Amino acid sequence: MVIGLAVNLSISLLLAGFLLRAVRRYERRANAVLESMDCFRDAEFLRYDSARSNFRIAPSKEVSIDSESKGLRPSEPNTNPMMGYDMYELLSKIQSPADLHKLSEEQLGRLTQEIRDELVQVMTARPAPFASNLGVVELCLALHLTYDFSRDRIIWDTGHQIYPHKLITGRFANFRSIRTKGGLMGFPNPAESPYDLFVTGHAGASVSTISGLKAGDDLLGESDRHAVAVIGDGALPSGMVFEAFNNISGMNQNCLVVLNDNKMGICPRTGGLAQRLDHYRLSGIYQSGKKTLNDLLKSIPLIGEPARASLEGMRDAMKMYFKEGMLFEEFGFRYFGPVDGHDLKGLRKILKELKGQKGPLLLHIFTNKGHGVEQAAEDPVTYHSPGIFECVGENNLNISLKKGGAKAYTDAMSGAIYRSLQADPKSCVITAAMCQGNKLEKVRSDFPKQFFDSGICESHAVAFAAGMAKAGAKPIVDIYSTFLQRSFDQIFQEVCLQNLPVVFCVDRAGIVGPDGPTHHGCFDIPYLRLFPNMTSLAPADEADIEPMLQWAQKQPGPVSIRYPRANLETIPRSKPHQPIEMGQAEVLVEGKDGVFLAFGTTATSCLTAAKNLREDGINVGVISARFVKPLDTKTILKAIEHLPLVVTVEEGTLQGGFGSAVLEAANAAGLDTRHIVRCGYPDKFIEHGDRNELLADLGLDAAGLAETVKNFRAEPAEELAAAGVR
Ligand SMILES: Cc1ncc(C[n+]2csc(CCOP(=O)(O)OP(=O)(O)O)c2C)c(N)n1
Repeated sequence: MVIGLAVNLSISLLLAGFLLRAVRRYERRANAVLESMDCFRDAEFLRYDSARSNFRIAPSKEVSIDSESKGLRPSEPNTNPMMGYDMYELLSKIQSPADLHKLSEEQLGRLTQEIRDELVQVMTARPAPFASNLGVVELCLALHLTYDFSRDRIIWDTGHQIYPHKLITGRFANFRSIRTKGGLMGFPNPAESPYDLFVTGHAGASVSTISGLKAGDDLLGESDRHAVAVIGDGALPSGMVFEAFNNISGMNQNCLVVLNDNKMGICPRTGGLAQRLDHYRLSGIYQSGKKTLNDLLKSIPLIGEPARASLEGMRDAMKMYFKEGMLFEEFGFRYFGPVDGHDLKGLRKILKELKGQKGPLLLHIFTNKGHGVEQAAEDPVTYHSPGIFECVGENNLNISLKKGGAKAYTDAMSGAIYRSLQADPKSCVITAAMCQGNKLEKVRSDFPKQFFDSGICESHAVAFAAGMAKAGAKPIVDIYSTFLQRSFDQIFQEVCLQNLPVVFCVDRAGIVGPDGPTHHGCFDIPYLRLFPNMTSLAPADEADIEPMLQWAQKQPGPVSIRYPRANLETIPRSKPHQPIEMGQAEVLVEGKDGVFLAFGTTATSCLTAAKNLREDGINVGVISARFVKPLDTKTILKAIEHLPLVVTVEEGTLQGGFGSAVLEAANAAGLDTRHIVRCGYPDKFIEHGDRNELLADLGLDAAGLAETVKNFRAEPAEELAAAGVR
């Protein structure tokens, strides 16, 4: 037996030598094979440039950088910051994707430039996702030229890169209204166009919904409809994507997933999958060559079963090295690529070929986030969704990113987190791909061991935090209110059910503004106060932020702190700032005609409203509730019992929110509740627009709150008397 094994081992070693030589030959030939493949013939392949450790495509020449001002410059010198629509000879004529077919290749090339010019023009006027849109222009045209999405199905994952698609699907003339109230939405919106199938904004759902669309079409006898999802490498690691991959391959569905790989989420992508994708960039062996490798391996003679087994093992190991897309192929997808996502002609060829293929397909393309605008390509993090530009240079010809601006609640919280990590090595912070949005870049660079970026995987981030807390660390989960919804079950099971000391910093709680309904943080008050063991707070102003975080980290169970996307304010207190104590509100101003019970930073609008009402002789107090769970029932019930009017004010849905908690408490204490008026968000989705404008529409600005008090007092006296109020 020993002799047998030795013989097999020698045979294996001999074969290994033979194989390695063959593989080297194969590697040398792989690129030649590539060029000879029909669908790749004209495609410009991206090569890994080891000197730069990166790939780059030359930025387009028409949009250039001014070396003096480092500002963007549109292709034509232009003194008007909003270039006229008539500048767009081609884009202005595209009423629908069908018009694209009328253009020559040269014209299509010019169209990509016109689209980028328009993106630059719009971005100079208002902050919006920028670099991602610049990166998908060619892909968007290639897809629309290959498929007919008036019938076929397309989902752009997340939807922040939808601008080129909007521009060629009948929305060019209205494009400059984007992200303003009443204007186009910054995300897909079926109410605007039949080419948008879902309102989206949260990452990672595209593969599931496209699979569902395909299944629905098949069920309804419309199997000829093609289904395409476009997903970025940042969204790819979301768990849901892999759940969908698994399901699609189980059903052997005819679906195409285009993986738009630009090496970036908002921040550079993190995690093992990212390393895998980087590896694909390195090896430079493509789909065409796989068959050759397999044929080569198959043709090697096998001697005896043990030798065959060793060879199979080696073959798998080599496949792992050479076979791009192994990961996806294991999921039952046929993998194609990687190909240059800026080569329109090459993209069209491969898409045409894939359109005729059956089963689950994955096309891996490399794009350059910010392509065509040098600054954006150089710094895609800043230019993912840059702030406002200003005109600079001689005659204001150039445009440069405006620096500075007021500090926001996010800044105050990230500063508090920084000091927490500095003071206590057990303290740590977890973000879900929002290091930049959460303003945690300095934390990441100064405390790399205490900083964790889960990627766009909010459910995992929360369960991970639970694990860390169980191990004795002091995790802070820093996630936007709307994205934290993804972790509802982990908050329930992994955190609250175990009563673990995880602190949730719920950023962007409330109306966020131009991002609209997918991004407004409307629901966290109810969904967090639901669970036993959770304590939920909100700061009234900047002075509350750090004391609340410090207090939260000392608690034995979970605590959440919500704060809005708003500039910092500090309340001028007549008394010293009251320390944070479990379930205790802070009385800011006393009043005999009523009281505003404010949860969170709405306290500042309440104070202004109270001040204005006093000028009209109405004396209304303001209490900062601080806690929605547990409520300061002593202070709140006393106000309900003794004052003629109690107005609860919150930046969140009224369904199950702070006002509901107050009503529940009053009801439990057997108090009359007819003089309690609740102000918050109604039971409907709130559109996009300027944050202050939307708050005013909802009656949540100072003027609206004062109005609420006056309206209540104007109600017929007998009705109020019957209610025991006056
Ligand atoms: C569930 C969820 N979490 C976080 C975000 C915030 N977000 C918007 S775009 C983005 C990065 C997406 O990266 P990728 O998919 O690679 O697209 P790219 O912008 O690079 O084209 C993130 C994290 C989101 N939209 N949804």
